[in-house]
Amino acid sequence: MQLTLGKHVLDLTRPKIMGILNVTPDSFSDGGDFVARETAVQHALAMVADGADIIDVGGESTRPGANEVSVRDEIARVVPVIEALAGECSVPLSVDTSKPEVMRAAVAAGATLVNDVYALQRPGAVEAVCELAVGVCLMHMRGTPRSMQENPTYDSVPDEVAQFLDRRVAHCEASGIARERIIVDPGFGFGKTDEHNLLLLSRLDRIVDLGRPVLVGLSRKRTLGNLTGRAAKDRVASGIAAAVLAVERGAHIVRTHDVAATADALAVVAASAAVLKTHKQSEAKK
Ligand code: 9MG
Repeated sequence: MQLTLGKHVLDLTRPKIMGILNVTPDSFSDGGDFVARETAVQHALAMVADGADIIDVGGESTRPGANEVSVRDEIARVVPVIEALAGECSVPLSVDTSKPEVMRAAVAAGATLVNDVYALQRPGAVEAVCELAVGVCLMHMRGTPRSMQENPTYDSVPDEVAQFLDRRVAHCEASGIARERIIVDPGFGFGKTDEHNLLLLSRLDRIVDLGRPVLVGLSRKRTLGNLTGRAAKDRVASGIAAAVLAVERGAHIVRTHDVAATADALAVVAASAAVLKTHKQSEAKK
């Protein structure tokens, strides 16, 4: 499977790593705007050196309970960083936003992928992505970041998430977004209990069966903290376990804070898959 993002064509036969670059005030603060921007750019370049295939730049937190940020502030946070990275970076840049105005500004600055946790459901979002002719990641979320963890319930989480994503892909295609540009994401932690997240991970085949590239993001999430009793910064090992399980179950892109460790883990997965393929080919010839 291939994914075209502007001038970049990603071959998804080997899983890809999306490095997370948060440019919210609490992530790269202190020292004024320029220092914060430079720190963010250097962090992104370090992630690329560590093996990131995509950098996802976000200016509004989507954590449970997070407040909304104005269009102006979000643009002021993400655009200078995307502009700087577009000049220095060899990998595709993604913008994590649900606002059409931010999508347009970020793409003008050099982004070629829109990562939307609202799956383009906000007014004008589908039209913006259609006009901009960039890639899009459609994510499932139950509720909004403010309310999503207030007792989410499902009859069958894998079925309901798969049905939602299937409907959104169909709607986007019918609105003129090329199918080849669409990625789907079950949205771990977005309106889901720990049990929902674990069941979704076990039944990732339901999402893979939609026939689009699947992106997963479990890095440092609360479910991993609940399972291990560890603080966010100490969830690298559990995040790697989740990423490896996801890739083994068919995920194509892993969104992570911990790029170097994820790249090492996925190198082992890829080597194991390559050896198995060669072995099966030679067995078939016998
Ligand atoms: C912005 N963001 C936070 N978590 C995410 C996830 O799991 N997937 C995607 N696509 N975006 C996310």
